[in-house]
Formats: sequence, structure tokens, C-alpha cells
Amino acid sequence: WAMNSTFFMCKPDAVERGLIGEIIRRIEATGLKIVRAELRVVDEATAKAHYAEHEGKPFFGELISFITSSPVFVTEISGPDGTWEIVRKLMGKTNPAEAAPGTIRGDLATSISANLVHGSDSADSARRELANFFPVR
Ligand code: YYY
Ligand code: MG
Repeated sequence: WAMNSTFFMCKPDAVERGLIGEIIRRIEATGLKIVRAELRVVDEATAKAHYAEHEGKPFFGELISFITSSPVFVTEISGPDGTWEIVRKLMGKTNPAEAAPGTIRGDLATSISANLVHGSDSADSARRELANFFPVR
């Protein structure tokens, strides 16, 4: 994974609803590049490491069982400095009720727990999450 890469994932609801193409289209349309991608079932250890910051919160158990329930589409997205911010802008706010029209969550989701996508929220998170999901360069 490269310096200006971020980690992005279409979650199980996106895969089940057949929205991988629609979501990736929006990312590619900005000019950002998909440099690695794989359809994969996430194991519990990887999921818990990924969401470690949410451990102890009331939704943690459901979050882990949801993310490990069926295949996700994990990707590395590459672009200029701040690529993670561009991806977060495209995603919209965590709660689809607050996500602006034109964003992935604003246009395509209704549920805070099934909100279709994950994107790293800082350059540090991007490095950590890429290493967790793609340990072998
Ligand atoms: O980074 P982002 O996905 O936008 O939100 P986070 O606050 O990191 O929460 C991660 C994940 O947890 C969120 O996408 C759905 C779930 N979640 C939830 O089910 N209920 C909440 N009240 C907050 C978050
Ligand atoms: Mg987050």
C-alpha cells in the first residue's frame, strides 16, 4: 500500500444489494484509483482489530457480527495527499439521516448500522487499517 492510500470497504449490505459497482463508480469518477481490491469474508480477529476504537460501545457486538456475516469488498484507494478525506466526503455522514444528498450514504442508505461503506478517518487510520486488511504488500 502506498503513502497516499486509504482503506475503503463496501460492507455486507452493499454487496448483498448489488451496489459495489455503483459505489466504486462514484470513487473512480473523482479520479482516485482502485489499486487493490478483493471480495472477502472478514474473520472475527480482523474485524475486532479494525473496529477496536468502538470496543465497549453498545453497538460493538452487532457491528462485529454484521461485518463478519457475509462477504465485503475491501479496497486500497490511491490518490493525492488527503485521499482519505475525499473518500469520507463521498461517503457522507455515518447516520444516513444526516448524510447529504449526493453522498453514498445520503443517496443509497437509510440505516446507521447498515450504512453501506467504511472509509479510514485519518492518515494514521488509513495506514493502520490497510496493514490490518492487507498485511502482505
Ligand atoms: O466511520 P464511520 O463508519 O462513519 O462511523 P463510526 O463512528 O466509526 O462507526 C463505525 C460503524 O459503527 C458505523 O459505520 C456503523 C456502526 N454504528 C452503529 O451501528 N451505531 C452507532 N450509533 C454508531 C456506529
Ligand atoms: Mg469510523
